[in-house]
Amino acid sequence: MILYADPVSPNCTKVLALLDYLKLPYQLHPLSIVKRETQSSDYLKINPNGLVPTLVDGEFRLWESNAILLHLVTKVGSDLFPQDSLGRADTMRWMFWQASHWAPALTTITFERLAPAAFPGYQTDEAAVTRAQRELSQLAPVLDAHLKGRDFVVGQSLTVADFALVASASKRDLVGIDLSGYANLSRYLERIESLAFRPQTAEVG
Ligand SMILES: N[C@@H](CCC(=O)N[C@@H](CS)C(=O)NCC(=O)O)C(=O)O
Repeated sequence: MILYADPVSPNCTKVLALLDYLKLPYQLHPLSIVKRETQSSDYLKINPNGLVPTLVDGEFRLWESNAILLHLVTKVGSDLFPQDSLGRADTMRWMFWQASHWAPALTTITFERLAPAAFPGYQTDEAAVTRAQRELSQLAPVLDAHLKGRDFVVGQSLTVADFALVASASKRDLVGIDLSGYANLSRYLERIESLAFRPQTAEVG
């Protein structure tokens, strides 16, 4: 398998973390978002969205990070995707919530805070940051309340939903997103990071 990814991107981080956790062999094809390598004509033939990550598994090209996570766990029969239908529905519920709500809010703040340093002349869209912060202030309590008394978002053990949710918040310290007021959520992020993610670097490239 080949993974096209920029390792600093949260959507790539979740796939890299899962590949490592499952000890699956793969070749990393690094692409720099900052250098606009995701927009090259060669890469657009692989992923017409010009976004990372993309997994190439034999002849099959798969984009959308959560689809990649689900493909990997089902391909190898990992217990990171529950066997029972309710466990699967619950896992997918949190992965859709992550992709539809949680990631957009966190990604907007992360991108708007990091872009001026990465793209000379870029001016932060403060209105977008304010909207995303308002969304985050509605989303974080939902996840925080759900995590009360729980170590994992679904059931009693690690699932792919944890990889998806935690990766989105991986740059929180770097960009000044303060989630410390959400005690269950903060503990959860740290626990899952130490279980399943490599230590983060401050590198942005
Ligand atoms: N929904 C997609 C989002 C992918 C995405 O937005 N990737 C960003 C990095 S986190 C990207 O490739 N940006 C490149 C660009 O905007 O040129 C997924 O989950 O894979």
